[in-house]
Amino acid sequence: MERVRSIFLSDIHLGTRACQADQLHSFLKHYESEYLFLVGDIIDFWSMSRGIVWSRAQNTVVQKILRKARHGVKVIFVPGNHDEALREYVGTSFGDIDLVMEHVHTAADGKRYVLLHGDEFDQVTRYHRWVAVLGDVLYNFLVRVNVLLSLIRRTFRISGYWSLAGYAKRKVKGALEFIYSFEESVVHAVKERGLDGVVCGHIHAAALKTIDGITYINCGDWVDSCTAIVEHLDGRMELLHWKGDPVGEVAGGELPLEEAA
Ligand SMILES: [Mn+2]
Repeated sequence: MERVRSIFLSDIHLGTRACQADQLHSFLKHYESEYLFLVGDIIDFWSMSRGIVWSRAQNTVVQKILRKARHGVKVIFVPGNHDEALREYVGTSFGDIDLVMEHVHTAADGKRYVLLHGDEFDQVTRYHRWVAVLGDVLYNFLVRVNVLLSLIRRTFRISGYWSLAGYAKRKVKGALEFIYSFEESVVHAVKERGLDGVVCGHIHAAALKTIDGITYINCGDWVDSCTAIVEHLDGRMELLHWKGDPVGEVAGGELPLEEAA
């Protein structure tokens, strides 16, 4: 168990085959915090409208979060576009979890970060919803192909976890340009508001860097990369690539193949 001040998570995509709930559960067991920020796309209602994949591990993750909230961890949930249905309930709270459209967090070192999901800075989801939905379907297809590929790789003992969806996204030039323009427009908006930084999600590209004097932080996702941001007790932010608890359960990048109804 490691103590940090805050944990920031986004793009968990509960309700989908791709969600790495086992990994997230071991992460949540490892870190104890005063704050837990859920920065959108926690539950994937888009994907669930086409079919729900809800594993036991996903239930455990939800229970773990609710238990943390009950036991005094301040849990704040900023809905994303995949869980935009929850945006109707912004301003209310359920099970000790506050739902807000965005939140300003003051770190232990006094720096002020705005927490937002980020889809409003994505020109695709903003103006061409059908492209986003189509992209979503394609992405889910890639994830399925990836399950098959990793099975083959395991069978033939090709070492290292390799993700097709992650690879495709990293390699495609257009995707990189998309990421840069997203980061730039987020930073521009934050700068105008006179804040020190931003913690967002949405594009599944974890980052912690300074752009134009603003600390740009992206939580990444729990679909491909299993990344999270933590704020240490002194306010220092850190980007973590979770590879499983070394003393806990078996580490590895396996996708949950087991499905519950
Ligand atoms: Mn999103």
